[in-house]
Amino acid sequence: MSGAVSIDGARQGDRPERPTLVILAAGRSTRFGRAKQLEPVGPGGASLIEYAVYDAVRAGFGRFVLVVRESQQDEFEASLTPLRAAGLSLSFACQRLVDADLVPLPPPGRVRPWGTGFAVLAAAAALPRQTPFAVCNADDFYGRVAYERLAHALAAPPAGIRAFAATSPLADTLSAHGGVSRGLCEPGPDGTLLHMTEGLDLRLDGVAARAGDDAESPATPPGVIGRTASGAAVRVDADSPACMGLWGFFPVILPLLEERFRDFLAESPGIEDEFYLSEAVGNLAAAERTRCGLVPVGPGWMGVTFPEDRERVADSLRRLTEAGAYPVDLWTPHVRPEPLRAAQASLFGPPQAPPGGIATAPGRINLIGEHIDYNGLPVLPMALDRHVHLDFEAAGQATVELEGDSAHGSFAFRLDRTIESAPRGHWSNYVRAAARGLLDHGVGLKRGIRGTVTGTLPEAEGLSSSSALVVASALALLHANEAEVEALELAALLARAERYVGVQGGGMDQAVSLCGKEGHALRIDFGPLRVTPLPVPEGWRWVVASSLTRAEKAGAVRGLYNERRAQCAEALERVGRTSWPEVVEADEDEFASILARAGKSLPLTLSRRFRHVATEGRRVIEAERALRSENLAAFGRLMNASHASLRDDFSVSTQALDKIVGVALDAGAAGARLTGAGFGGCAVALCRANRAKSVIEALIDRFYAPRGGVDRRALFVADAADGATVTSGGGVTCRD
Ligand code: NG1
Repeated sequence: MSGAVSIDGARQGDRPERPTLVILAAGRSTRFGRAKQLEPVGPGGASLIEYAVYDAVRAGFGRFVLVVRESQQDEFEASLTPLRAAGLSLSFACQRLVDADLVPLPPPGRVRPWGTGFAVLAAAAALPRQTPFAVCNADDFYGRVAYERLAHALAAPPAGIRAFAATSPLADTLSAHGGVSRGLCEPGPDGTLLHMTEGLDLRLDGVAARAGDDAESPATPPGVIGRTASGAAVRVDADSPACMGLWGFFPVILPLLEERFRDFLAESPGIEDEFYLSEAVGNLAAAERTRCGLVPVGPGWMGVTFPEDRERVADSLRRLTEAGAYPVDLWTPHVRPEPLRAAQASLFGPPQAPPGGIATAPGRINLIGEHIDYNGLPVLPMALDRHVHLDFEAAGQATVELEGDSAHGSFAFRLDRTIESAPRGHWSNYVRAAARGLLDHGVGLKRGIRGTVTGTLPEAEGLSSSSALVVASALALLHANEAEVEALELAALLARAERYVGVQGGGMDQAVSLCGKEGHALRIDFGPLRVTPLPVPEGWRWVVASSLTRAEKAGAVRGLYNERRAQCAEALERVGRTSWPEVVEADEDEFASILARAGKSLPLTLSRRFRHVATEGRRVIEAERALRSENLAAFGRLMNASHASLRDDFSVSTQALDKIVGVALDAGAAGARLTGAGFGGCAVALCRANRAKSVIEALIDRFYAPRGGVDRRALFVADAADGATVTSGGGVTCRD
C-alpha cells in the first residue's frame, strides 16, 4: 500500500470516500485592510485557515483545496508549509477574472472577484468526481462541532438532498464593529431551504443602542436590518437561520452552479455585482432544481470582518486552547491531532470502535403549573431552543472525563467504583447523578465517555440547565454503551437521579427535555409519567426575561425549595387527603369547601401553600383548554393568577420578577408569570406576535436599562423546540 501517511494516521488514497474541504481565500479583505486569511490568531500563531483544516481533519475530511488569487498563491504556499509537512493533501485553485470557458474576455473595468459562487466553480477541477465536498470561508472560525455536523450530514444525506447549508441564529453572527454579509435562509415547512438571499450590511436594529452600548453584549434585538445586493432594505428576525459560508455539497451541484453563473453573466452584471453562492443555491432551491438541507451548527462560529474582531477571536482561541480544545502549536509532530474519532471513522469507512456523537438536550420554560409536579399534578412546559451539547467519544475504560468552559473546568470519575458526589455546587454532580441513575436502574455502563460540554442555555435562570445536563449525560452514556431506555422510563429515572444532587425536585424538567416537540407545549402527567404535545397557536409569542438574579439551587434556594415540598406534603396530610389530584379534581362545590376547611384548620403558611397547589392544579386544566381553543386572553389571565399565587401564597417571587411581570402587562402582554422554581431566574410573558416588540422594548426601557442593559441570553422570544437527541444515530423516541 502506498501513499503519504496523513495527519490522522490513515493512509491517503486508502479512503477515497473522505470528503474534501474547499477553503475560499481569494477575498480582498477590504474592510480588514490586509490579507486577513493568513493573519496569525491562535496562541501559537496559527491562522483561521489552519484551525479550519485542523477541525475538518478531526471531522473526517481528507483533502483540502484552497481557492486563492493568482498573486497570492506563493504567500499561501509558504505560510501553509507546516500542513504539508504534517502529511495533508493540500492543493490550490486560482480564481481569475478570466476563465477560458466561462468568461473568455476580461470584463472592462472589473477588479472585484466574481464572488463565492464562482470561487466554488474555480475549485471544480481539483474536486474528485464522486465524493462530497464542503466549502468554507478562510476568514471564519466555525469550530469542530460545525465540521462534524456537516460531515454527518454528508455521510448520510436524507433522500434527495444534495446540498447543505450550515446555519446559526443570525444575531449570533453579527459584528459589534459594523455591518456584515450573511446568507439569510428561509426554511420551508419540511425544514429544508425554501430560499436564500445574501444580506449585506447586516446589523442589529436601533433598539440595541437604546439599552446601552456594551459592544460585547448587544441588547435583545427585535430584528436585524440590512440590504440585499440589489439595494432593497431587509429586516429579519434576529433568530432566523443565517449561513456564514459553510456548506456541504455533492458534485451534482457543480453543473447547476455553472448554469446559474452563465445566467448571471447573461444579465450584464455591473462591475461591483457578485455571484454569491448563497443566492445561487437559494435560487436553485426556490426553483426546485436542488434541495438544500439546513444544518444548525450551534454557537461556536466567530468571524473576522473588521480589524477589531480579531482581538475577540484571538481571545476565544486562547481560552479554547487553555481549556485543552486545541494544542498551542497545531502541527508539530508531538502534538498532532487525535486519531480520527470513532464516530467519524464509521461514517467514511468500516465501523471500528464504540460510537461517539453529540448529545443535545434542551432547557425549558414552564408555561403554567409551578411547584406542583412534585405534588403529582399535571404541568404545561415547553422545550426551549437553547441547549446543552455534550460532544463525546466512547472511552475504552469505564471512566467519565468531561471538560467544560474555562469557568467550569474539567473532571473525571469512574463508573466501576461507587460514584461519590463532588463538593456541593460542582457541575459534575449532574453528570454523576445521570450515571448513578442509569446504574441503579440496571443499565450496564462498561464504557465511559470523554468529551466537552458547551451550550446556549444560561445556568441558574430557572430554565432547567441542570436537567438538560443530566439528560445529555445520560444519552451520551447510553449511546456509548449501545444501550437503550425508553424515553418516559428514562425521564422518570433521571428525575429520581437528579435528587442525588440534593433538591427534591419533581419530574417536569427531565420529561420535557427528553420529549419536547417543536411548535408544541407538553402537558405532563405524573404517576405514571405521560406526555401530551399540544400545539402552540400560530401568532402566540413567549417572551422570556431574566430577573438578573441567579436562582442557585446548589445554594440557598435548595433549602427553600425542599422546605416548600415538605410543607405541601404536611398540608395535604393535615387536611386528611391522600393525594393532590383528588383535591384538584373535586367538583366546584367540594373544591370550595376543601379550600375553606384548609383555610380554617391549617396554620397560615401551610394554608397558603395548600391554596397555591390546589388552585394552580386547576389553572393548568383550564390553561390546557385555553391553549386548545386558542384563547390567548384566557391563557394570559391564568398566567397572571398563577404569578399572584406564587408571589402571595407560595412566596417564591422576587421584586424583580414582579416588576418584569408588571412591565410586560403594561406593554400589552396578555399574561406574565415567573417560570421555574422562582427565587430569581426568569419570567415569561405571553403576547400576540405583533406585541412582542413593544413588550421587549418596554422591558429594556423600564427594567434592563436602569440596571445596566441586557443581552440576548437574558431577554428573548422562545420557540418550542424538540427534545434531546444524539446526532450520530440512536437517541430516544417518545411515545405520544
Ligand atoms: P427549576 O426551575 O429548574 O429550578 C424546579 C424543579 C421542577 C419544578 C420547578 C417548579 C428540578 C430539577 N426542577 O425547576 O421539578 O418543581 O422547580 O415548578 O428540581
